[in-house]
Amino acid sequence: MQIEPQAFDRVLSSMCTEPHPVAREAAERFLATNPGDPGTYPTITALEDDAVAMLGEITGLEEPAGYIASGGTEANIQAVRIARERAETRTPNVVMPESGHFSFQKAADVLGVDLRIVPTDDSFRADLEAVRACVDEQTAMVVGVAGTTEYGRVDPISELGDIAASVGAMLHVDAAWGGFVLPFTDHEWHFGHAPVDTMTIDPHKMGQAAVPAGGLLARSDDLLDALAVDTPYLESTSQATLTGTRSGAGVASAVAAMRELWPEGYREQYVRAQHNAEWLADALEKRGYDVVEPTLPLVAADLPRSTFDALRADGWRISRTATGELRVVCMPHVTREMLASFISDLDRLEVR
Ligand code: 0PR
Repeated sequence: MQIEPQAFDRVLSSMCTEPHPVAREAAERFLATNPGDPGTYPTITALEDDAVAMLGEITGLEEPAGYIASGGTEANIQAVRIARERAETRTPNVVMPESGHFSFQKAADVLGVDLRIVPTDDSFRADLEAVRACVDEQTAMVVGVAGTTEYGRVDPISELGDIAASVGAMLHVDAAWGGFVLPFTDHEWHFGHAPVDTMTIDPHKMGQAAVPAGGLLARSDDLLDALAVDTPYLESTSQATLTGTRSGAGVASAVAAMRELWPEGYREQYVRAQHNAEWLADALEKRGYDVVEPTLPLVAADLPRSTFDALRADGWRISRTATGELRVVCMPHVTREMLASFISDLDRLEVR
C-alpha cells in the first residue's frame, strides 16, 4: 500500500518545506549511512565537513566547527550544554528573551540549568534593559534569536554579546529558521558581526534540505570539545553529537542543497518569499486586520478565532502565536497563487 505524505499546497505555517530536488536525491542515496561512525562511513563524514564549511561561509565563521544535528532542538540543547560545561559555577543560568524557542525549555530540563526568560520590547525583540537586569555571575549563556518563530524578528545581537561578555557568559544565536534568509538582509546577526560563540542554523528549514538536517556551529573547535565523549569501540575516538547513530540523509541533502543554492538560489528564494510576505500583509491589512509587519518572510495577523477555525476546516495548515494571531511562514513552497487562494477563501468566509 502506498501512503501519500502531506501535500504542501495548503501548508502555510510550517518551517519545513519541500526539499530541493538535488537534496531529495542526495538524501535517498545516503539514507543508509551513519555519520556517527566516521571510521565505517568516511564519505558521509567528508560531506559533513563540507556542510560545516559552507554553513561557516554563510555565517561569517572563519574556522568553522560544528556538525549537522537532527534539528534546531538538538543544536540548541547542545549549545546550552557547551555553556554549562564551560561555566565556572554549579548553578548556571541561561538568559533568553520570551521569543526564544521552547527547545531551550527542554535544554534547561535535561541539563539542569535555570532558564531565565526576559520580556521582549514593543518590536518583539529582546528588551536589553531586562536582559541586563537578569544576568549575573552565574549566567552561562545569553540567547539571541535571529528570526523568531512567531514574528521573524532579529534580536540586537551585538548588544546581547556585550551584556554576555560583561558577566563572562557565552552568546548563542538561534538562527535555526533565519539563517538562510538573513545573509540577504542588512541585519547584523552572525559571527562576523558580533562576538557570537555558538549558533543554530538549520538546513532543513529555509535551506531546502531534507529532514533531519539541523546545524550547530561554534566559534572554535575547543567549544565543541566540551561535548566530546570517548567512543571506545569505534575507530574514531570521540563523538560530539547528542544522537549516536544518525541519518546521513540529512547531511548529504544539506550539502547538495547548499552547493546548488548558495548564494544566488537562496537570494532569489529570499526575495520571492519576502515579496510574498509583504503581499499577504498588505492583503490582510486592506481587509482591516491588524498585521505585524514582516521584517523577514513571516506574517502574523489578528484574525477572529472563528475565521481561523473555518480556514483550518477548509484544509489550510495554519497556526497561531501564543497570543492567538494567525501565523504564515513564507517558505519556498508557498507561492503567490497559494496566498491568493487563501485570501479568496478568507473573503468568502467573511462575506457569509
Ligand atoms: N529555533 C527556532 C527559532 C525555531 O523556530 C525552531 C522550530 C527551533 C529552534 C527548533 O527546531 P526543530 O523543530 O528543527 O528542532 N520552530 C518550529 C516551531 O516550533 C518548528 C516547526 C517546524 C513546527 C515545522 C512545525 C513544522 O511543521 O514552530
